[in-house]
Amino acid sequence: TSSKIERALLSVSDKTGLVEFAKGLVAAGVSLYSTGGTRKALETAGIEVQDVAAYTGSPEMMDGRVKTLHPKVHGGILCRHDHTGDQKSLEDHEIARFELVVVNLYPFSQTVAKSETTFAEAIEQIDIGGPSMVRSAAKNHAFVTIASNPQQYSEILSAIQQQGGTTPEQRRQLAAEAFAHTADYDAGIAKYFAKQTETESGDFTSTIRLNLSRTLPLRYGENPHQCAALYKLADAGPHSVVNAEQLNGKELSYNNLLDLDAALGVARSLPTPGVAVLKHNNPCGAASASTLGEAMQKAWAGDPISAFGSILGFNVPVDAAAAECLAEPGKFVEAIVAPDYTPEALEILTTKPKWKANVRLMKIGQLEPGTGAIQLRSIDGGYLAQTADDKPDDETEWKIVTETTPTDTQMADLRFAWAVCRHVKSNAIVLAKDEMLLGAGAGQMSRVDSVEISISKAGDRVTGSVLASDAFFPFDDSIHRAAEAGITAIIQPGGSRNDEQVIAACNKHGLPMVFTNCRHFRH
Ligand code: 93A
Repeated sequence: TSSKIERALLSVSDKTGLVEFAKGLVAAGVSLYSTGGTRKALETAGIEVQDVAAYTGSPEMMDGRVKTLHPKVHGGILCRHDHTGDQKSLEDHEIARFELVVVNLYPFSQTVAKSETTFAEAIEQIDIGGPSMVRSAAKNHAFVTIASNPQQYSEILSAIQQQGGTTPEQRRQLAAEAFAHTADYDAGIAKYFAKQTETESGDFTSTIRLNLSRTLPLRYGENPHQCAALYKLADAGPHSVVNAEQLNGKELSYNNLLDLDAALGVARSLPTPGVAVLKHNNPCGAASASTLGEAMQKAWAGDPISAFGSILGFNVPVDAAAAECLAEPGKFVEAIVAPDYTPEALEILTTKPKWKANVRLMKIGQLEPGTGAIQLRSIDGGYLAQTADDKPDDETEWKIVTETTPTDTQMADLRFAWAVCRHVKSNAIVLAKDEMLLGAGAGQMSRVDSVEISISKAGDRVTGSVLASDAFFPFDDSIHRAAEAGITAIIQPGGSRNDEQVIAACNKHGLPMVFTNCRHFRH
């Protein structure tokens, strides 16, 4: 059906290109109908146009809240041109048929983006009549052309000039764009309302709308028999792993992406210059130092066996010294994420080591705080959602709870251990000294087992180290074990029923202990 366009309904907030389009329509013999503001704009430009209110016999009312919500408008848009009953209804009710609808909506999102906009003002910016016309026209795209964006005007006008109307394919495409537009519009309103009523879990009281842009198919999931893909948020920041530039290496795998993101998370928490060495999503090494080369040496030395095949995160550009360290024989790196690479570092990493062709080098441009994106995890039949645990710790909440106070050196080590600990799977225990991770106990079912593992990982180096725990100690057994091993200070959230007993154990061994009042479970 090639619908000849004889009558158009125009009602637009964004008047870009309106006059030119309308002039073209008039020249092509199309009669125009418009609402108040649009009509004024057209008449000022000397274009003949009929008033919708005069046509419906119903004036604009309630400050414009009701302008086009009328059967003579919607009947004229929704009628099926090949339907006898619909055509009879047009005659019976003196309804004019609109073959073209030109509508764009009140600028809701632009208005609420301004900080001075009040809630009442925002409410008035919710367009009701506009989306109704857009949707009516898009629904009836078999016959009706819908222009919901000034960028579509020229294409529509040339179709009218050349063949009197648009093609069915064009109308269907325009309808798709129209529905996408009204969907975005309502999503903007829903987001604004969710923000207004934000309580602790306010973001989650209604449907979560994720604007996922493109899908990157991955070769496989965690294992070769699992299918996988990366779904990227349309508004993901440029300095994130999903938007990183790959400078070298094989294509990224599902596990690479998980590990790179985790590595970047640890790197963000470390003092600069610093580097984190990850395996299976847990840091096995992490260090900061006065030079990046030294930090790299220390981070690798944290657990050289585990570091084989690791994923690295840097919080400053990789330099030649760090690259040289990694290129040493016997070391093997799977992937690196960093703000950037110096030309020398890039040269070293892509020419020296055996694995030079494979190592994935990801550049994120610059280090930025986490985006606070909602985290999703799946359970059978559903998804769990939470905000990311990426807010920096508030040290004003920290409290020394023991008779002895940490020395400045111990305090610096405690701060470092605590920064790393939040990135380790629970139950998490981290031992550190001189801004270096010495041993981590990760993902154990009992906290005391994690303590045991961290001590064995630290080996001879345990003496004089400090200990961080991601959650409180339910019993004092871990404290006795730590003291026995030669650990000199402890940091943990506190909050157990047994805190008194745990504090008493520290006092007995002369260990200073800090409560952070903030738990960092990572399940
Ligand atoms: O307040 S509304 O939701 N009620 C309506 O009946 C209505 N009809 C069209 N807003 C309505 N519109 C919107 O007015 C259109 O979507 C367009 O954005 C705007 C154009 O108004 P004017 O032609 O008066 O500038």
